Amino acid sequence: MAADPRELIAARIKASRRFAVTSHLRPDGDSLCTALALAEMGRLLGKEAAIVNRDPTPLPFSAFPELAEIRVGQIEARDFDTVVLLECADVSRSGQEGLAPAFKINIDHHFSNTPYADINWIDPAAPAVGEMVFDLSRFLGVTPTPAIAESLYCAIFSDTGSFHFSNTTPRALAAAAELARLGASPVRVAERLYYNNRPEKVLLLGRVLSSLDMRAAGRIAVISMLKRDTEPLGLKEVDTEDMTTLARSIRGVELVMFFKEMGPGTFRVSLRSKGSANAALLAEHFGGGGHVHAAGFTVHGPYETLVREVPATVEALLAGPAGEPPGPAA
Ligand SMILES: [Mn+2]
Repeated sequence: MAADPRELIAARIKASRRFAVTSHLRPDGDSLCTALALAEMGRLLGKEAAIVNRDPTPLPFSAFPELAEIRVGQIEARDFDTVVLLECADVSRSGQEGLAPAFKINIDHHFSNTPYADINWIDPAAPAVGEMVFDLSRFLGVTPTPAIAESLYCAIFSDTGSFHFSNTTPRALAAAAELARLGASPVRVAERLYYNNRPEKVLLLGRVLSSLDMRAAGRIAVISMLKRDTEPLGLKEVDTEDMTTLARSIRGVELVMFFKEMGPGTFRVSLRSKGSANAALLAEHFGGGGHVHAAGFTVHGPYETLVREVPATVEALLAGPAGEPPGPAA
């Protein structure tokens, strides 16, 4: 019988002196808060631990003082005896370029085609990587402090869409309950994530929602955020998850297409689907990628043309294979 990867990971971390934790490009709440929790657990064990991501921490997490320790850049492999990659299907997802000589640990709750690391722990049934690292704490012999428990709770809470998404399993809820018992405050986490907006952000929300265009007999909701919406409000970086959530809340909507103007004639299109619409297949058609229910791609051209033609193409694709039920990966 193969060794339990959790035992292998715990043994490696206990034997290490300095380890680094990294996660994927455009890191999310799950990967960020889990990285912090894992680094803190390592410090409780007397290890030096650093968190290094290629991409900066986005809002609302960039406002969390405890996440300010995260370094943005490249990992110097010779500085660490172990590198932990969270939620990276392959090394390139981390944006880290010098990891070839490093001893790598791969922890992921998505299906991964390439068990690329020296130790691989892939559990697609896990609701979040935060839940996996909470599980790992038992193998490390570490009882999470209230701060660590709160980070892990925040990871699970954000990855389940505050317990709305399909990964809100008994396992997710059991871990959340246990973390609350260990000192995580669900109220404080919800306040930080959802009740922390600037007034300009709420004004922007109004503008973006006013752009709503229903297509494909109500199956597709298209919204847009243009520079002319954000610039007068002085907003450079915006968390748009709530805008997507509101568009997705419309009865009958299977796909949200969110056009974001990145520069002159350049638009990032985020796709969020529910039900059978396969966002990843749709994004691949336009040279992008992602997951079954969350994906994206970039298009170039005049906004008025793109916002008409790209949804029309998507509507046609939805009538084909991209409209078929997704596989088991999520
Ligand atoms: Mn996750």
